[in-house]
Amino acid sequence: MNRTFTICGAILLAAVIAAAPFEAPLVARGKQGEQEKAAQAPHDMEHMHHGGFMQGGMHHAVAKGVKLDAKVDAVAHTVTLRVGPMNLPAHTSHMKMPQPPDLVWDVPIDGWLLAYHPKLVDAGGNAVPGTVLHHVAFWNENRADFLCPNKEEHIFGAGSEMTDWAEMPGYGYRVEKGNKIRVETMMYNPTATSYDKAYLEVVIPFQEVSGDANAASRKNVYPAWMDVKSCGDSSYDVPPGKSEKTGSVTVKYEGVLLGVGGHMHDYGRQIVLQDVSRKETVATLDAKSDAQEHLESVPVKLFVQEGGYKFAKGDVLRVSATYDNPTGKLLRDGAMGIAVGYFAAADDAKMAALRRNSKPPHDMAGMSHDH
Ligand SMILES: [Cu+2]
Repeated sequence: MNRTFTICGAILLAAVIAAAPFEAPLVARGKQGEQEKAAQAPHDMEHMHHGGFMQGGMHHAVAKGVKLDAKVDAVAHTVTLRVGPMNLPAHTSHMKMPQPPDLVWDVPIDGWLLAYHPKLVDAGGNAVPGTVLHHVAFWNENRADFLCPNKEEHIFGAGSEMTDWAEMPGYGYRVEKGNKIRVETMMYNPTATSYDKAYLEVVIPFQEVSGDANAASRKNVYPAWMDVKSCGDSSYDVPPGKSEKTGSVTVKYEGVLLGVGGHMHDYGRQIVLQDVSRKETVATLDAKSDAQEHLESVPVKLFVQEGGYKFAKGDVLRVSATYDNPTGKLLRDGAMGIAVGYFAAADDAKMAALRRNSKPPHDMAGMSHDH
């Protein structure tokens, strides 16, 4: 049986805020000077635009003064990443909104990232509604995606649905000290309220390899990013009325899918993930919207209880997303349809091949994508 639920990170967040934070000298840098990257001879990782999220000729003004701040709480074993401040005037589309530059978090530990708890706050710590988050995506620049090796590994994402990625006992996402996690953030504000100095906060509990002698070693999980755009960029145009888009990807490793959630934009209705080879539906995720049709949540289905949903090497996965756009207009780059889950490989050693060396700092500001 699949359990469907959304989890609130408020309790954990409250605990983190209550604990006196120990500040470690974490380095967060903007992606300046990336021009060299474009000039380099392309290899597979350079080929992808960063992230593969927002290509397709989107030209956003860059929001000034937005920084990535990282605080480690060594007692609670959490890191809190904070992106901001961002000014979000009312009634501003993602195309018109100046967008934060790509920011990079240098991972300070050898260990596992266990969960991701996102929220939006203002300078006074008051909650800002999730609806102003178009999406945020974390990419590990040091690893290739196991389903789409032309892309970097997408380790966490959230949009207006603000999915809380809960910890899965016994599992974690393995990181090495010095891994570079690129944070792409895109905001908008469809509401009638302007938000001044908003911050996106993501609390990430972690476990160090050599930290706690009592803590058992964890099994490694790999983010499974199953996109209706297959291995291409995620954004696409939504026509007026009902529409469906379908993509597919082939699993190259034997293993199990531990759970799956979804990412969609406003007017998103449903994501369906199928294993075509097995002729089975893996998960059907029905999105919830508010009275204004803005996306509120997409459920998460976990298979951990049953030991995971088994994928054989060579299985073809099909993912489809349905939208119902009531605006009467084509919404350019208005949609994404992604089933996002965690995969545990039957033979973890095979996944080592996905490692990539660090690249020098780079900037693709002159390229097609420049938020
Ligand atoms: Cu998105």
